[in-house]
Amino acid sequence: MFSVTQDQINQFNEDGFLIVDRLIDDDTVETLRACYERLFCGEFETGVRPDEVNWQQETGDPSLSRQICNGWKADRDIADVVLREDLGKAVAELGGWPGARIMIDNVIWKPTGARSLGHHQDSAYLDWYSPSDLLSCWIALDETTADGGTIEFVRGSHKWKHSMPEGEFHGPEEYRKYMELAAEREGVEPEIVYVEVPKGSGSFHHGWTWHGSGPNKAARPRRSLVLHAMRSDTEYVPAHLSDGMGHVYSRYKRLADNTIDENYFPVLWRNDGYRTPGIDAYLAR
Ligand SMILES: O=C(O)CCC(=O)C(=O)O
Repeated sequence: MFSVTQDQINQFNEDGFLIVDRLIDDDTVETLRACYERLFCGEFETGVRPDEVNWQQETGDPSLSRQICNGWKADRDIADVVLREDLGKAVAELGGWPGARIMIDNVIWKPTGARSLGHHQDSAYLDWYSPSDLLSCWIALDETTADGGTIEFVRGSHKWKHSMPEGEFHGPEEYRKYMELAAEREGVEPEIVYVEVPKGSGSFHHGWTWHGSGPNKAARPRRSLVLHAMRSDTEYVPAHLSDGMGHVYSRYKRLADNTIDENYFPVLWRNDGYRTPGIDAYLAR
């Protein structure tokens, strides 16, 4: 069971991120690595295709990071981790939220030699729901280093003015460009913090924290699993259903109202003890 302390919550509020130990054990790391092999070869255990499949073995550009979004719907080895109640509780406590749902997961595999992932603020893509808060838990499946292209955060940047979504996510030449422009507008020198951790450890970050990652110049791959969570009381915003990532995730909107369907965005933890009941049945093999 993972949990956060009040000191960690204070640190998170100050920095916009928090680096933590032992989110998953070594056996789970091995299970996930095997699952990544399957997913990027197009083997989907449940028969459900993930919402975004941005790389496959047959067709993928070897210079790019492999990425799949919502692997939890396709493979329950991913779901076992990203639907964890203790992670939902940690996210909600860090955000000061009444509860947390999964918004999406990210299955990321950056092989040796692969290019960067552009700096961005996650919440800039989320007008389609309100409150459009996001808080993420990033889990390393390999030991990570700065030269291996680990995720990097800009300390305190969640307090900067909100920027519009700009630039490429996959493989941009100048991967820090839009963050640096935002820092200039803010009149500050950005302080980059690399998440250099052993496998199984990782970090949490605020939806407005600038982050990205450089090319992988190390000899080992850099794999990570990310849980992106939203508040349990979030609703769809009809006027912005096609904005940002809304063009993908508005397909799950109930036609008669703006509530968010728990079948697609389950509640992981809520402060009144509620958790989407279907999760346990789904995880049972
Ligand atoms: O793993 C990375 O390098 C970037 C991941 C990311 O953008 C995120 O977790 O929001």
